[in-house]
Amino acid sequence: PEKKTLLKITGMTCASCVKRVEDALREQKGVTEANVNLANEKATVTYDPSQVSVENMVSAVKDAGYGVMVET
Ligand code: 9UX
Repeated sequence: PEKKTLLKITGMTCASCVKRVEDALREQKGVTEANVNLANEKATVTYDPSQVSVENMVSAVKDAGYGVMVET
């Protein structure tokens, strides 16, 4: 079954930043949905925990150049 996680993203200042973070998350195998809100700096991610972990997502966001904390 799929799970959802909520991440706090820091360092985004424009719509292209949002796209970069969404792309970094969506590139992860096992991520089925990723949506980033610039105003509240939250990312909601739906994923298959048998294929990808929250730690994988954190690494991907950091590699894209942004800060990230796990909220739930
Ligand atoms: Mo626009 Mo977001 O240059 O870093 S992509 S501010």
